Amino acid sequence: MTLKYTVQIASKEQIYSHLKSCDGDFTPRLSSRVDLRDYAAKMFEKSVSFEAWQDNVLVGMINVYLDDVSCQTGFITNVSILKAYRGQGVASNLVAVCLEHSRNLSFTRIKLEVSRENSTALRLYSRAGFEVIGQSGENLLMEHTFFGQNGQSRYNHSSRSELPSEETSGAIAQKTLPFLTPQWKPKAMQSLDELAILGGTPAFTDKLHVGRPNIGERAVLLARINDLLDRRWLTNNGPLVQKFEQHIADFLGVKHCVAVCNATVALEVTARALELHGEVIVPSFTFIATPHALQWQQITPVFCDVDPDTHNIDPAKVEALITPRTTGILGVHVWGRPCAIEALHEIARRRGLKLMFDAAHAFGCSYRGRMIGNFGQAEVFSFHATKFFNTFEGGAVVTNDDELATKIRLMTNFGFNDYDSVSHIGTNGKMTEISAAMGLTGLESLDEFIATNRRNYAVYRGGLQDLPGIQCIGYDENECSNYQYVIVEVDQALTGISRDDLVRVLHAENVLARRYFYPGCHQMEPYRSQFPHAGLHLPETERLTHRVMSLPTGTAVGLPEINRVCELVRFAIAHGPELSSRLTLPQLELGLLCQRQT
Ligand code: T4K
Repeated sequence: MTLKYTVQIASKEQIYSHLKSCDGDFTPRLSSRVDLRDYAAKMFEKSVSFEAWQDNVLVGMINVYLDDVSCQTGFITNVSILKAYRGQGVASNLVAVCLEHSRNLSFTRIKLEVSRENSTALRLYSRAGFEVIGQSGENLLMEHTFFGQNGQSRYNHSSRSELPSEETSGAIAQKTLPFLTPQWKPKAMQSLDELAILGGTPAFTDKLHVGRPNIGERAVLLARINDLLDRRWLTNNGPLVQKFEQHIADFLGVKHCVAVCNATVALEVTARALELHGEVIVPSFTFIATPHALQWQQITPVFCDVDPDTHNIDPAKVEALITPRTTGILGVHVWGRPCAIEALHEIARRRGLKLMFDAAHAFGCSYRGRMIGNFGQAEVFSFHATKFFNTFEGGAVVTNDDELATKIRLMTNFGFNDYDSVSHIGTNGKMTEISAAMGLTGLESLDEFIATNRRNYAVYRGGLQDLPGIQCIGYDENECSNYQYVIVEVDQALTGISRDDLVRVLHAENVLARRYFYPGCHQMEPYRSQFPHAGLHLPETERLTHRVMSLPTGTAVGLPEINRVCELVRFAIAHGPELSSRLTLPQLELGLLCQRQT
């Protein structure tokens, strides 16, 4: 007998509103004495909400529910059991499904709370391998630990009739779950020749991209586009752009938002509005748009090294770069992880410098409980198609400074302050109505995009944990993060294979991992010619540009794909030195593989 399950994601709000709207549908269709409404209510208490842990990190919750209750919850995953199995030992089945699911996601521990009076549940969970580890009020805390290479459970979990007794459970440890057929299971690779780069079949027929755009509700977007076409108002501060700006400002708790055609122009305009000139201190470990936005206006970007832990500009190294020509600091919240904002504020204040941030990666992220967008004189977001939240092309400048906001607004519209009156030098940085339509639609799905990124990140992290020389960068669980980048650092000394070779292996499998931001802005023109020795002062940047790899994520990537990518990485690392020596393709080929998609 095969028990199928599906994995779905929804926010708590969605569940509760769904529960409310389904009120009349809770009458059980099969003859049963179980009141499903009551059952569902209980499920949202502690009893079937499992906490999933990887080592000592809480990576999420798994909620198990009956399919015909049609409700979803949780922020990692839900396991839905088809109604056909209700009444067939479903309670034990659901525990088994949950454990199997966890095993596939490489959790090391699952915890739950259960009422000490619920003797049936206690018996069920202990038979399934949970142990009482403490108590919390009226509830007992139970934990299930996994061990072994694949997070193998200690017990065999099968339908109720087959559940082991406490006495015999140890004897059947390590058995697989005969009645479960997960929808996905990584294919175990046996030989290096199975790798596509060595002649095998690629793991994926379609390419997996790092920057596949998230698209919200298509029908809502198309309705908005129809409306704007009917209105025949396509750009120049149209109603959708105004609404979009207001939504962004409200979301961030910031006074002003000026929507712009892209973040590069937004950076240029902001630097100009802040009257930056001479030299501006900026990290080299960023996308090339950051220094280009300065150089475009004859401002010299002075490259500062980064903190190897945060990948962000190192405040301890900023001060030594300040000269009489320095007018500002341009920090970048790389991967959405905030810079050391306070330290940078302090330097800027003491040395009389302007401070602005390139927050291209950091929409929806917070620093000490306050949303990014509220720091420095101004911050700039990118809403490019490859960002988790996009407006096709687009960006925004946000600031709490009234005067600066007015100036930036004028500057993005040629400097016009009235029909025939121009008060500033300006450019055309306006966002179009169709971009704002996309943005408004995307905002409505923002929670879902973030939940998916977070789930993907947790699965990658679990799938790559304990791999020598592989480290998935972390996000502060106490802050808001968008989890849009899954960044892995590869330490060749431990993996036996270089980051570049690993990227080549993945590309051959159609996994288009990226080497952001190789080789570092200081190694690109015009900066390489201007500052040929800059690298001497940027050891951490140079080290990072040879270690970092970005993996595919977003709503276009599912758990089966992620598990397969992890499997590929694990396999490559397990055979690091041998694989490395067999890769004879010239480096040039990697350059070709990494070419921009046009
Ligand atoms: N500051 C920072 C720190 C930035 O990272 C960026 C942009 C900026 C400023 C400037 O922001 P904007 O002016 O762009 O608003 C991508 C993006 O083009 C770029 O916006 C982004 N940073 C950078 C980190 O990544 P590439 O060279 O990786 O793009 P590309 O075309 O290779 O796309 C990446 C992947 O996404 C590919 O595998 C293809 C896929 N893709 C791409 C597009 C455009 C799709 O599947 N669909 C698409 O529509 O730079």
